[in-house]
Amino acid sequence: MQIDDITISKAITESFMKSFIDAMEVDVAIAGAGPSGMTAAYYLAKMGVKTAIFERNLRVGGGMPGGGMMFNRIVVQDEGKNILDEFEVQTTEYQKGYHIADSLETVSTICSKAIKAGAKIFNLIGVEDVLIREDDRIAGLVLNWSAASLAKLHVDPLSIRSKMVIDATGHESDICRIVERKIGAVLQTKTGGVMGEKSMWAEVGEKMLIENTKEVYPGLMVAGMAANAVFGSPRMGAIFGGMLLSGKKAADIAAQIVSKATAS
Ligand code: 48F
Repeated sequence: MQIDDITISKAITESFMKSFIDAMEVDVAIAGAGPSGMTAAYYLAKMGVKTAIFERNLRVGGGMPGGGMMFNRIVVQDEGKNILDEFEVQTTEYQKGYHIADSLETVSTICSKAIKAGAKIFNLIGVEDVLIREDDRIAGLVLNWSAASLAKLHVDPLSIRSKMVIDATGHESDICRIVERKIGAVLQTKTGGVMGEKSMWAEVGEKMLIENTKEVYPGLMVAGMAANAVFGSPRMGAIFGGMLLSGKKAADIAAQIVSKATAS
């Protein structure tokens, strides 16, 4: 076979554009392909919910590949291990209730499972705004190439529509901050705004994370570290069980909301 450079270019461009256009109308749009966003995408796609993630970085995984202080291991507790077992990620028990996994195996496996379940992940595309429609409900995301914002180029964005948005942007809780900036103190927090994460306390942080994973504004949910940042709960470092459980809970809630929206 003779290899034609132009055929390679056409194959990539056509295939990508088809997928990108298809992602312009989704059930759930997720900002951020860290562990919580990709876990949510996996469970949503498994339930048959049309899901796309937009990740501004070149690579997926957020804070997970770096493990703890660049030692590429993560720790999960028993509940988190159940999810890693489902993903078929290898773990070893360090002490009763503390399981260790390779952070690279974990990230690559969750990413692969999410895509194989049917979720679409777009890297190098950042979320720079939200779509706001009747009743101020969040109705989608406004996207731009990361390269454009990094180069500070004045390039107008494109938009996608979704029935639900999940802010899984980690410590920055970027999407909730955008909503606060554009609509005001309307989030379901004590202050109505993003309260900001508190200092490290894994025990409390992990528990609060599950509680904080919920809808914070019509059409907008928080998952992962964004949930603790929004509700003013502690950070927790390189224990990741909560991120996985938060992603799963976010998927369950989002799927319910989407199914109600579709029925009405
Ligand atoms: O930070 P990140 O890994 O969030 P997470 O899923 O997990 C948190 C842990 O990694 C760790 C921790 C464990 O105890 O505390 O920090 O909650 O992943 C967030 C992803 O969102 C992307 C960012 O590049 C990262 O990959 N992101 C952030 N802002 C945007 C974004 C944005 N505006 N648009 C698109 N992606």
